[in-house]
Amino acid sequence: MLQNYHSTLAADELLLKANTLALWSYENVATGSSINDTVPSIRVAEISGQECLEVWQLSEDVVADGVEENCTWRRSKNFQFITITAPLSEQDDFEQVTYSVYQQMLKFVEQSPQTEFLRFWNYIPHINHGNGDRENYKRFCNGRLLAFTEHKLLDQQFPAASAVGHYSDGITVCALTTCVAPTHHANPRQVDAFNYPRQYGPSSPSFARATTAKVGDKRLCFISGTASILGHDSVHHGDLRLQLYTTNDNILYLLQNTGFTRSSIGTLRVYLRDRADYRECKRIVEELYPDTLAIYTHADICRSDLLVEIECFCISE
Ligand code: 3EB
Repeated sequence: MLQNYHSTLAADELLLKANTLALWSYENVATGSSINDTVPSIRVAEISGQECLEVWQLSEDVVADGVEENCTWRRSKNFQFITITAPLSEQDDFEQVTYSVYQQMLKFVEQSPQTEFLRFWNYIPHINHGNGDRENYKRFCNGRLLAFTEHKLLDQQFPAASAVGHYSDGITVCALTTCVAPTHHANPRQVDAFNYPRQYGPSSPSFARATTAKVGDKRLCFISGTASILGHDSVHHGDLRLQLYTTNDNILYLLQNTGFTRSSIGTLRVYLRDRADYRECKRIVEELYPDTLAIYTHADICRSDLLVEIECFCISE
């Protein structure tokens, strides 16, 4: 079906395997520290990765791959993984670049044999830079919503997503698609992101709290980047432990709402704003999920008052 894990094999070796759908490469941005001892950082999520690698592996073979509309893609009978990166320089308009990235992604996917979005991953440089409505994340939200609207993707059709910072210069967007129509889910404890009030920016973030789909004989669940937000408020400013507990409660509500259990979680991906919080964060996550693979990444979170965000990939037993 679909598995997600960290591999010690080299990228070349993994890419030779016919059942590798995607590789995510992590680079350590801290100088002089070993990768095992610190938080790996997503620099770019690329299909051709290096160093520390995360793999999306299939139980079926990849049947085609290519580059179109600046999208690098790879697909099997049931899944298609797409990634696009747009460079950004000082003069570039964040909103315009995001719009163009999403336009290309949506155009490619609409013309492909697998048009149903299961999930997006967005990596945004200097995500919290800029004041008020000029903040990069808010400008990113404008560009994304504009492209979705033009492609007639409305609130209820937005899939699960994450939007975090990274340490490259460009905007990278990855997506996973399939052939069957998925279902999108809300979290009763949180306002739907696409209905956030105006204070969070001119365009609300375009994502669902979770997306599920039955592909073949398995049910899959993608839980969006989930943080310490109740209603629409960020809660427990500056307190890592309480932010993790609130995030965990939100995840448990989403599991319940989508009909999944804790034991169905295949991978947890933890985005952590401060490297210094790594050990404490790992300790708490391991306490909450002793048997689950957790991947820690050093990344800024889209609201500057959030310290941590967690996403999950679940698969029915
Ligand atoms: C939140 O709940 C936290 O803009 O795609 C989480 C997941 C967040 C996805 C996105 C943003 C996004 O609002 C931030």
